[in-house]
Amino acid sequence: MPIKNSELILNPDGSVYHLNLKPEHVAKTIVFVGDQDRVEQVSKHFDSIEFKTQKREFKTHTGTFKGNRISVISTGIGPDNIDIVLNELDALFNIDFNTKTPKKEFTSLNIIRIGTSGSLQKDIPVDSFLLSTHCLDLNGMLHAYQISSISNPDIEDAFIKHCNWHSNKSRPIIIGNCKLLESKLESDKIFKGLTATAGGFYGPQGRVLRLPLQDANLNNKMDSFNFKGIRITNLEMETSAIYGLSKLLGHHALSLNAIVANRANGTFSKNPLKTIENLITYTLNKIFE
Ligand code: R1P
Ligand code: URA
Repeated sequence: MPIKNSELILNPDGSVYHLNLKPEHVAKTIVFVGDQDRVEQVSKHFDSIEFKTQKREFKTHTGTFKGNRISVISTGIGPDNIDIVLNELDALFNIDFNTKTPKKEFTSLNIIRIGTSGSLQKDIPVDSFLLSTHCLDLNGMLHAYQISSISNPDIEDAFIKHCNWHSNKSRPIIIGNCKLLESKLESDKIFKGLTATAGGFYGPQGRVLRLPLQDANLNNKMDSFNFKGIRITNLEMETSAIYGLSKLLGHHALSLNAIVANRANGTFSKNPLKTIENLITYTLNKIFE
């Protein structure tokens, strides 16, 4: 049965609805950045750029880096955007747009996020890099899917107990990364840890401007959580959606973050652009080493 036009929506030129891309426009190795202005910061390192497009916050450049085809796509902010980006990217490779049926041959993508994040630990300072060995989903978007194959109830239950997690909030999900990409992109220059993904920047990450929080102690409880040596290192807004949907769809994903804020000591990077630039050059060189 073909997928209905209301479910897989194509633009009049045959490109996919939000990303504005056709299958030939995207490489199998894709860098995700949150900020659309970070797309140029990545693609300026390419040997050449063969394709550019943008719709809303989703900007794509495709080209080559050291002779290898690569795309960079901005996802905007938050897990809801990742739901759009990953489903549409997967459709570009794994659904035949003419018949609107799954292709017989499956294509697996390599997805690497180059993001920014706030550290929860005093010993992970601003301007350092962090590789997410696992992620902790705090926002709930993934509960729309069948997640039993990717969740880890032992550590999730320990986290729920440790934090006295409120039953009105969605159940946290803990998901592992792609070990193959971790071994390619790790080095002694980079911290590792469990990245918590929140559905917002302020209250959901424990920031108080004028509104009181449901649990004012949550960040403290998170930074003291330790499960067999695994600790929660940082907070951002996309990694769990990327890890969860990539695993469910059969793609490889890894999240790297430039630490721009340290929530434990209240500091913010004096030059976040430079730190991100350093993480971009580190990542591009490591991907194709
Ligand atoms: C919030 O300022 C944004 O910054 C982080 C968060 O995950 C969120 O998207 O990542 P990016 O810099 O990649 O957007
Ligand atoms: N991005 C986030 O989501 N949180 C931070 O603290 C810093 C960057």
